[in-house]
Amino acid sequence: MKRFYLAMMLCLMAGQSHAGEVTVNSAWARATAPGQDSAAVSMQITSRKDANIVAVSSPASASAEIHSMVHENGMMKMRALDTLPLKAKQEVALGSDGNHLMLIGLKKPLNAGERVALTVTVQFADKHKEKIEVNAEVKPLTESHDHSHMHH
Ligand SMILES: [Cu+2]
Repeated sequence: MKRFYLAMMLCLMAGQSHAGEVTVNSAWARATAPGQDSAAVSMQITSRKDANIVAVSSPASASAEIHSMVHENGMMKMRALDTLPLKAKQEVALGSDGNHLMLIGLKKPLNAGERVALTVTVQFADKHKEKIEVNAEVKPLTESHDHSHMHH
């Protein structure tokens, strides 16, 4: 019986300490061009503990995947990753380091000024999962691809 109480307390404590382990910053996507049915989403993710992103989803698209860019025979190819590791307290910049989050099968075009809702599921070493709700800002398509001139 004692053991039962202890287990229950551990669960409660674990639940508390896991709340908000993961922070997502500056999530955004570019507005889609006509006919485009997938879109990359950029964001910065930091976990306070070692974890893995195990799933992504969005009501805006049929599916969502984490992609990594790989060079193959001089060509850039995208490969879907099942999981993406998050090292404790190390920021992972999806969208600028070759890995990105991709919405596939968009239900409608993304227009500048709108927001795209996403759910990122992260799993910690102890198998506990945390779902992070993200609202990515849709930026105009015309915004420069060139990172060398940033205005802010
Ligand atoms: Cu991709």
